[in-house]
Amino acid sequence: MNRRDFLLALAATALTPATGWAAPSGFRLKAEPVTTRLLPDGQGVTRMLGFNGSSPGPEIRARQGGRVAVSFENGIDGASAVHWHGIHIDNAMDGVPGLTQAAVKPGGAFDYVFDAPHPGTYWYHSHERSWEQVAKGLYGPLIVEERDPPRVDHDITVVLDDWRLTRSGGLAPNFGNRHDFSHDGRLGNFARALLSREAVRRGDRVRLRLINTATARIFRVRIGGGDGIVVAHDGMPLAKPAPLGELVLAPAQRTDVILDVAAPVTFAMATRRGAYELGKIAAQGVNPAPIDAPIAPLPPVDIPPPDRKKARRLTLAMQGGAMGGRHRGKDFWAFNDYSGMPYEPWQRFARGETALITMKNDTAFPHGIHIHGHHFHEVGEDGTPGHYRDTTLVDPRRSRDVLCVFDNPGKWLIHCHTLAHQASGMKTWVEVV
Ligand SMILES: [Cu+2]
Repeated sequence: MNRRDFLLALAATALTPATGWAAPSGFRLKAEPVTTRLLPDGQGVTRMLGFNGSSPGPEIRARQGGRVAVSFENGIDGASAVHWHGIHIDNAMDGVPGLTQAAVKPGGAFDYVFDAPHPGTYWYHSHERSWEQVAKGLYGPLIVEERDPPRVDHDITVVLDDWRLTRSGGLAPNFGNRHDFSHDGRLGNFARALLSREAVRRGDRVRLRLINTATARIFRVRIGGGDGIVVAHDGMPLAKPAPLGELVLAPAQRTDVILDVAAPVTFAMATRRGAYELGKIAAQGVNPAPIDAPIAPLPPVDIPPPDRKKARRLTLAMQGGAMGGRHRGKDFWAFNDYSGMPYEPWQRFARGETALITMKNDTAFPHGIHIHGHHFHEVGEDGTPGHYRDTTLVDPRRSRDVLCVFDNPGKWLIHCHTLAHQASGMKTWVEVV
């Protein structure tokens, strides 16, 4: 049985969430070995890493503008740290060892305290040996609730992930191999949507918060079971909600959907051999009093649009990898002919300065590029600012302009969220002073 057969063979079974969810903010978050039931009953358990006994770790919820206080404890074998992906965070709390803090040694602890200025769907994950620790399960959802949230019957988190498993359900041990690093990263052979709720009623209005926590897989997902619209990407509301078609989520990207349920809600992943069901929310019973107002966009964020005329023009060329990506860096991958973290930042910005960055993919692989501590506008073909994201997917041999207002002081990583690419060269940093 090859890898894809294995993935498809396991597709048909309906699965229950293996984890506990919904923890309050202001608590202890301990990274530790966990045992998870990813596979259907009787097909084995998976020993991996998690937080507070589960992977994904507990869902942390904060209110818009509220403070998150987490006492992190490292109960795993190696050093670790926690990054709060997408939050416009105080730099000292960004969780990047070597740049914003020292890695937390085994048995050590670190207190993360930060404000969450913008509501939306975020996540947290290890940023130390992340290609290995995130693949082993060190991540969880981070939800910042709107002051005035849209009216829905259920708010459901949908974690999309894949794992490379052995036949007995263990994590395949070949982490960090050269093939993964120089190609597509550690793609799994088993994928699922881990759902925070298993059943809803017909007639319910639900908010679905999709988070791609995979270290390598770009999920292409269709949601069935009702009429809905896309209301946010990477936590940030869309000015105009989009129709619900195929959703493409690069590693680390999020998409929020609001949907009126007419039937079981299904999450189908496109594969070369057809649709593969990642998960399903059952439809049990009927809501006697469905919300009849049309689905409304999320409240807009209070962020002024960037001025491209004042922007510093920059090019960030992605280079390397298998199949002809030549460059002068010393590892598999590079940005602008340099592999890994330069001693000096790639750029220094005065606080509030705008940059127009052409992200140019000169490789044979797609890359989802993440800028820490900020969101940026993807610039449309016509030059107008488009989606406001923290991670942008650039296809092979294509380029994308982004406009970023660097208004958050500190040292910020920029890297590919295919974490094997990050580990083998595709990263740099900027400083905002
Ligand atoms: Cu990449």
